[in-house]
Amino acid sequence: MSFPAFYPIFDDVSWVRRLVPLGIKAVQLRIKDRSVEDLRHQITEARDFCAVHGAILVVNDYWRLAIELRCEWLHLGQEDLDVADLDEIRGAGLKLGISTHDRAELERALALRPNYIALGPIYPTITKEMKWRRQGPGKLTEWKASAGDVPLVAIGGMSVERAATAFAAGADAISAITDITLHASPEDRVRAWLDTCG
Ligand code: TZP
Ligand code: MG
Repeated sequence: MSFPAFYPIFDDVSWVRRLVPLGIKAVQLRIKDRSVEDLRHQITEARDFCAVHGAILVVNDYWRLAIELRCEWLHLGQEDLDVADLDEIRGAGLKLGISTHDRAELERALALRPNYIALGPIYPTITKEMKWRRQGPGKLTEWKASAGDVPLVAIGGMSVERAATAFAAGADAISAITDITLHASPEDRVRAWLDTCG
């Protein structure tokens, strides 16, 4: 299995429109606290835009909408797994990425034969409140040994400068949010990521 090495996450389709054309090949739409109508609109627009640009669109959380809107990829966290209908998700042909934070979650995720697993936060993050402060890049090496050919995504506090360490430790792909969205020039930062991730 393979997955694009640079996998940014955005909270609005406007970011997708702005940055995917620079050459991004996988992007996650991670939207919290919006109306269903807005979500449907955002996911539909992102789906069609990514299709035109040859990029994978991964929908976070909203598995029912992902099925309804015939998306191809879904990302679920551990709490989502507690309530999602995985048979329905698989039946709809959705490929699945799963967040993991500790060994038990990793085993649970691998048993579901995901299309990638994400480990985080590798470094402290300002984006999400988490009970894990910093997993450290060494844990990527540990996870990779268990994950085999399931792509491993490093997330949390990732930056262009930290990418080489994460890849060397075993990451197959890297996700980033604020390293891009809070940068003075998100476009320049995406170009730097694409250079770094080859
Ligand atoms: N899951 C683990 S860390 C994280 C998520 C969604 C946030 C990553 O954001 P940033 O800004 O790249 O640290
Ligand atoms: Mg979730």
